[in-house]
Amino acid sequence: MAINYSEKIPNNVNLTGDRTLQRALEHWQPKFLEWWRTMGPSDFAAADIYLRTAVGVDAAGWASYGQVRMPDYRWGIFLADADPARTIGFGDHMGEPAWQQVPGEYRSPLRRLIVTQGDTEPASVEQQRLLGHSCPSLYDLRNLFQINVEEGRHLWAMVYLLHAYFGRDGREEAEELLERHSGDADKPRILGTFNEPVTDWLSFFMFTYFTDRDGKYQLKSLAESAFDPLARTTRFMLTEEAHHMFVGETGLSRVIKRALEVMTELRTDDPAAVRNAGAIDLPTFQRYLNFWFSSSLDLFGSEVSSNAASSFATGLKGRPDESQYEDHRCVHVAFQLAQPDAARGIATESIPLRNAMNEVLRTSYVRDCELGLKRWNRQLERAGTAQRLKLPSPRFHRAIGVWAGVHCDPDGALVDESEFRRREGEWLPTEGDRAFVQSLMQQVIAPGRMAGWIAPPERGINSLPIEYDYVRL
Ligand code: BYC
Repeated sequence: MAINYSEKIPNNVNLTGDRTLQRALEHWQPKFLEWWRTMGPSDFAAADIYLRTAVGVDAAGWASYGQVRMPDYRWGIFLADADPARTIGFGDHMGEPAWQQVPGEYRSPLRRLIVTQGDTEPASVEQQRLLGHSCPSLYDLRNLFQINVEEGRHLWAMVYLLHAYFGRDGREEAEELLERHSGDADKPRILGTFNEPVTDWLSFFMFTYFTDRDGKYQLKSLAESAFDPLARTTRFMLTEEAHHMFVGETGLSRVIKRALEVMTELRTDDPAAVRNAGAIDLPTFQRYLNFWFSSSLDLFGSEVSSNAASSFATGLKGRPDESQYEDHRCVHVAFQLAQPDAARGIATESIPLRNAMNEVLRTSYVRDCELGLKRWNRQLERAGTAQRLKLPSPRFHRAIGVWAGVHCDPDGALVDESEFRRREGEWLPTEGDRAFVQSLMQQVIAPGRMAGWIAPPERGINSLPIEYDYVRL
């Protein structure tokens, strides 16, 4: 269905047909714009940016490009087309028609899921607020802003659900989504990673590789939801999410490429020499990777979770690509979970599969993360260096779940706290690493030019050259 852009709030949900909802959303809209002005990208409101905007939710319509000023971006409500015959694909209600309204008994946990999802979207924009001032190129600056406006739209997607299906408490939750802020001591964002500062572009690329990929897995599991409006809106969000992960993967690959160029030029693997030449050495890269990967693993919640079990049983949240599994009910099925054990160090325990759904998602996420690592390691191999990058064990540096507070090295072996503290600087970014990375973050805005710590991308956006002035300041 085409998106109606003639309305104040562009949408494909026939908003004019529901005056009460339209008024409620029009009441929220100025608050959103005020939030964008004060908490969104700092200082670039007057720039013309080469952005894509969705004009339809089908393959042809979702990416229309043009020069846009961010405050004029048409944030709106776009749901993937409905399938009137859709039935619930898993859990206790499997085979029943998908819900078009919220069942009263599941109202509260469903609202909690939507609020948690919604909370991450503005959080990420807040985290990235100052990055424009240190962009490595106009190409990267444009990508940052593309991601920011789309995260803004993803917030709209969740706010629409809250307003349309949850009445007064939904409207209150929608207001609170603009009142919590990333890193705020009194009113922080709900999930840990979204309170971590993203003040340098290495962290930004790690975030878009690892944290946006959690977004992919969570959205894919919500796209299976029995609550059809949630399934349809997350399905459309996923089309936009792919570019965010592309920015992360190619950004990190360009950082590695530049490090390798310097290493070849200087004929050395020495991290200090790489740093002296103004590139990011691979051990520092690995420590940033360890940090963002472990933090993003926490976003899947605890390995053993009654919330996850009931979300699956009730049909609120499935597994990504649920249809690829044979058993969609998962009753009386056991899952073997390795966890810390006071007497034996690490012991494997059998738990009901439904309670292990967070771990099921996390495991497929880890496999997806590995793909980038394989590509980057091929890059290292081709360059003739013996250094390799590695995902740390999912036991390493966890703050949520059975491994929270347990000291493990990046290979997953238990270590005592004093050893962890002694070696922490080998495994996680140090103050010195952060100061060094920050020192490289100098704004480069001449079209086609790149900062010295990152290689140019292989191609520009939408077949335009890399030298195109993607942002007109
Ligand atoms: N930090 O049984 P538990 C994205 C809380 S990213 C802090 O372990 P459950 C994006 C949990 O909330 C995708 N708290 O876990 C990416 C619960 O608290 P309440 C976002 C945490 O409930 C980049 C308690 O611990 N979407 O889209 O099974 C840019 C016990 O929970 C954390 C979603 O997350 C944490 N890391 O699962 C922009 C999907 N982990 O409720 C956007 C919706 C857990 O008792 N959310 N807790 O107060 C969910 O599906 C679930 O809420 C979770 C947690 C998977 C997050």
